[in-house]
Amino acid sequence: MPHQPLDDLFADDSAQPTALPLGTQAVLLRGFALAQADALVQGVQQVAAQAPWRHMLTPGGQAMSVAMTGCGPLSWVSDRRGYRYAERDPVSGRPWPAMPAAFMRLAQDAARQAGFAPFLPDACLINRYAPGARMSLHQDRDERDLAAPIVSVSLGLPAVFLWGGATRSERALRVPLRHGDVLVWGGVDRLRFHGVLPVAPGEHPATGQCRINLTLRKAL
Ligand code: MD3
Ligand code: FE
Repeated sequence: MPHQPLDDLFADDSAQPTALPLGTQAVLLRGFALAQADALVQGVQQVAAQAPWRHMLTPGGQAMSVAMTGCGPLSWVSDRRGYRYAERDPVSGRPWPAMPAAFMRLAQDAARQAGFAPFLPDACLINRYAPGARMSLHQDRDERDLAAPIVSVSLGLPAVFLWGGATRSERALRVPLRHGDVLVWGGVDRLRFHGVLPVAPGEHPATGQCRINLTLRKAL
């Protein structure tokens, strides 16, 4: 497989679904969620009506710039006690909202496309980026089952995704993510460092003035 120059990642403006390998077991499925995007945004609004957006605190006590909610049997929480998956929303004390069927279907279709079937996620984290919000380089390692992949769906405003290596110091590739793009990664790429640069101001017909990201995971 020839190396894909970074310029090509930015230049490819086609709305046609395309699979771009980012690693041995990581693939960007361009436009994979486009046909379901409106249903996914609706699902996000239904979830947020039951489990409101909140800015979680890092263990250091700083509020994250990204607003979060979640759905499914488990979702991720962060506070001064640390990071963990929990069965209840600490804001309401109630279980997290059920995972909309459209989320599960999309996650399973994408995982199959990427060679990770079967995939039965039990958690969906939902991130909302207002202009200026970002996510610094980190690893996702709070899931018990690191053999399962993660599927992420980008909706609304575009963003630049940082695709790093196995160590924080490794130089990260910058990958533009647009409305309807889906990333799937697992296996040897599961613990890569990754992040999101500050989102630029703008307006998107599907989401308004924000970017929304779903990550479907198997936490237990
Ligand atoms: C590659 N979210 O919620 S999703 C997160 O766009 C998170 O909101 C980002 O990182 C966002 O934890 C990026 C794409 C992603 C997520 C996790 C990965 C790619 C990844 C873990 C390993 C390698
Ligand atoms: Fe992450």
